[in-house]
Amino acid sequence: MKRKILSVLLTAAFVAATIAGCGGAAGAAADTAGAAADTAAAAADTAADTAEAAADTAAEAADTAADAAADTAATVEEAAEEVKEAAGGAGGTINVGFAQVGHESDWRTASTKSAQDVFSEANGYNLSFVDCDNDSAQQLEAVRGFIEQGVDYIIIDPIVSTGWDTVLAECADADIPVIVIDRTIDDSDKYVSWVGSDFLTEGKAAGEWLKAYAEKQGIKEINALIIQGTTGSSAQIGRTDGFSEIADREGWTILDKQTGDFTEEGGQQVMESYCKSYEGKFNVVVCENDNEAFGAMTAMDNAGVKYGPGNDVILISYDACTAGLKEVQAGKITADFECNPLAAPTVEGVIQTLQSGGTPEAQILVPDNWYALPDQIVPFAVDGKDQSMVEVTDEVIEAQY
Ligand code: GYE
Repeated sequence: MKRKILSVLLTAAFVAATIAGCGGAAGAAADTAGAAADTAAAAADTAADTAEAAADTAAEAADTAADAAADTAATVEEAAEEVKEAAGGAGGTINVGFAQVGHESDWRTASTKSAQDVFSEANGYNLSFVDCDNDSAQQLEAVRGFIEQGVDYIIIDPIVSTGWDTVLAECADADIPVIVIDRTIDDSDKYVSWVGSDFLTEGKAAGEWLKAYAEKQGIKEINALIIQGTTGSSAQIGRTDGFSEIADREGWTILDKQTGDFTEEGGQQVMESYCKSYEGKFNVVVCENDNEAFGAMTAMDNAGVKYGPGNDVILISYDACTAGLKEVQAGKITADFECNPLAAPTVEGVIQTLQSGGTPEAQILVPDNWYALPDQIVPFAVDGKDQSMVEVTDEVIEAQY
């Protein structure tokens, strides 16, 4: 810019001098014009310098302003992120506390793995996981620990269905939404949603299937032994009540019911004592989960009791985990009534609904299937609804948890 002004002025001075030089007596005038041109060029130079300096200053000022604006924007963004994180908002890490029942069964292992997979760091979660070792006091303590930690959500798989109202009120006071998974809470409604299976229907399904199967086999009398799950857990209550309802209706005899605490060891112990007390008197054993059934099988093997399709004793189980279905395939468990442990993805859906300000459903049922080998698949209905059974094959076992 400065160079252009200068060259225009020099050209003007040269033209003026040339014109002046044309008249013989006008040399002085030409000199004067040249000097004027020089002065004008110098002035232009100074003006151009000043303009350049001003431009530089303006550019610097603009830079500074832009930097400041960018800094402010970054700070605003960071602050927004912090607010979101504090609120467990979208984009931030969501802190979840999960008070899990324990590690008593294959079912539980699958449930824990599913929750850890879903509530992973990669998925934007920070999971505080507590294995409560089947101890209700420990479970209440775990929930209170989550409140102290200030997690965004608390997931509870309640070991037993009662004794919850006080601690759930504490969660509500701390403004922490609670989601109940698997087993139910029956003495408080201070939670957002429950996601799990219908244990009463599972129990009824086992009963209705037994009725249909016994008819097909020409079995006239049912003398059943029940190995129950953890006393006071909704899974135990639902399965016992559902099966007992059909037993009462059909006039079957339930010889005994004792808890095996949902463990293989517990199932074996109870069955050992049943084998002694009820030797030769029972033709049905109902185990309220697969692990108890594995224990009961050991006890019956040791006592020389033959069970499974085609044998004296019908063995019914719940859960239908991979190891359980293998025992169906091996002709040991006569029928297995599923309880799906993969509820965590649905619980995540509930949390995402809450995150976006929505209202999740209060109850979300995880669907279950009933499994047997072809000869044990018989038509039956639960509460008037026709049920279908799934044939256990290698592929079915492969796809199971
Ligand atoms: O059947 C059993 C367990 O709560 C439904 O708990 C669950 C039960 C499941 O450990 O295996």
